[in-house]
Amino acid sequence: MPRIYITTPLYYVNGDPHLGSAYTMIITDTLARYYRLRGWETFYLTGTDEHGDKIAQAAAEAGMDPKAFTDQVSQTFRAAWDLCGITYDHFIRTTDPYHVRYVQELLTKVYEAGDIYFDRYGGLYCFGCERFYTPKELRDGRCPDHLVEPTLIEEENYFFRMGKYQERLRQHIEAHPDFIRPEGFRNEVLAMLREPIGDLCISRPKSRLTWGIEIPFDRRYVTYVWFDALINYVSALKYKGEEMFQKFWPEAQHFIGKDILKPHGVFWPTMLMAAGLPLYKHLNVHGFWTVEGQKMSKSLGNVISPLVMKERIGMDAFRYFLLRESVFGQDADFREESLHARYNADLANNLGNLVSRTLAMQDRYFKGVVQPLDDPPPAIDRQLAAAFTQAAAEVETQVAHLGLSRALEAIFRATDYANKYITETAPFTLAKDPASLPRVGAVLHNLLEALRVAAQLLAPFLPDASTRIFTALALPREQWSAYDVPWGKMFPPGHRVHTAPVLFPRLS
Ligand code: ME8
Repeated sequence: MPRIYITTPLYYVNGDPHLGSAYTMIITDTLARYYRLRGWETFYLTGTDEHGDKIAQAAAEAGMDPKAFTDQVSQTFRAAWDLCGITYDHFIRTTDPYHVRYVQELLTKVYEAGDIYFDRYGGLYCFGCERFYTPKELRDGRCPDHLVEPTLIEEENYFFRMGKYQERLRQHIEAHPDFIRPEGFRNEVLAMLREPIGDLCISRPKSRLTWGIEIPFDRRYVTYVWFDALINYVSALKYKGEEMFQKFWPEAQHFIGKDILKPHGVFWPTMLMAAGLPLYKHLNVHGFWTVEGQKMSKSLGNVISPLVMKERIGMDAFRYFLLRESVFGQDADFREESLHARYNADLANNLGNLVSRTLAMQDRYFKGVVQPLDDPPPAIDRQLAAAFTQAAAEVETQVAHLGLSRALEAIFRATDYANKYITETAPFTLAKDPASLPRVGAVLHNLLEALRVAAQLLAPFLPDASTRIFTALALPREQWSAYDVPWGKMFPPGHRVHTAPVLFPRLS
């Protein structure tokens, strides 16, 4: 049985879920649903990143003890993803005792193997990023992310011999062109590897920071938050058992935003090499969302909350917009105007209308009872079936390359074709003549098949709408993922469908 292990970044608990984290969740949830429905063995991991300066500071600002603070915010994340219908299999917190133990085990192993050493170091440190910068990485002497001048810090710390693995990593990326995808990000990592990457400072003295995982061989230090957090991808599987690790680790696909390319593209694979573990299969890097052309920020007051969107337009419509409006790997812009336009054109008019017109006619002319198809089917009926077969094939090819927007486009092209089929076959005109009723019945049967295939293809993308279509079609759950049932064979004679639900009420 094919397998896939899907991971998201572990979100920092110093904020709330927003459009950005929701986007990563919606992409990964869509893929997890897609592969599960196609019978793949799937493990889907998410969680929260809870150690380090930033979190300690946020807890202090909230006047709370860091543990109580992280308990609270981590729960906010988990509850939000549950309300959004995200079907993660496991939720990891970096404060979970099994994770802490595993990080310490791994540190000990790498230390004993000689790849961690103690040294005195002076460098430019950005507290926002929680890392040292080389002067070259700065922009006008400032951290390119936080736009503040880094602080000169001199102290003794532990270092990971990252540089030792630089060449091996470069060779791996050269030999596996889709290790990091899309290609632009692979090239970015290769560019990073053209300069010496140096070693990585992986400890923080407790005199400066206590909120972290203690270094097991020197209790005066805690672990650098990135060295701790990245290990979650393995510790979660190990927690589920060695068998789960053996099964799923070779199929690991990480999904991240482009902001954290370096830790995932450089730190993590070299850490895995030092730990003697195989590398992940793919690092899938998506672009960033802006809102009406601007960076999302609390101070601008333009932060989009997934739960507010759910309330306003429904989770499916929010999913649709994010997946349809962005190309994986490229940046995208969230605009009210495009949200409105896409919702009305694609969801309300195209899909919504197809469902309501078909089921309304089935009810009016046949009290919901499905009629026989024409035998042999006329060309126009065969073309409709072909449009959906083609959509199904396109979805498969596109999803394999993370072309989720294109996959949706293919499905909506088919439903649009079905609306045109209604116009061309004109069942409402035909129905005026009792002699034409058998043809009307056949046309509607074809349309019900169109709805069935559309619901099957849409299930991972728009799970609620898909469920509502299946329910209206009165199809039992075991048929929902019966993809290979041929056109015309889903509805047994005498099958009765229900009246139409309003899937997507038009936005005014
Ligand atoms: O970086 N557009 O956590 P984080 C698209 N804890 N995606 C966005 C986004 C935007 N505007 N803003 C955020 C961390 N994201 C670390 C990760 S992993 C072991 C540790 C998404 O809370 C995107 O997935 O800052 C990005 O990579 C992630 O949130 C960063 O989340």
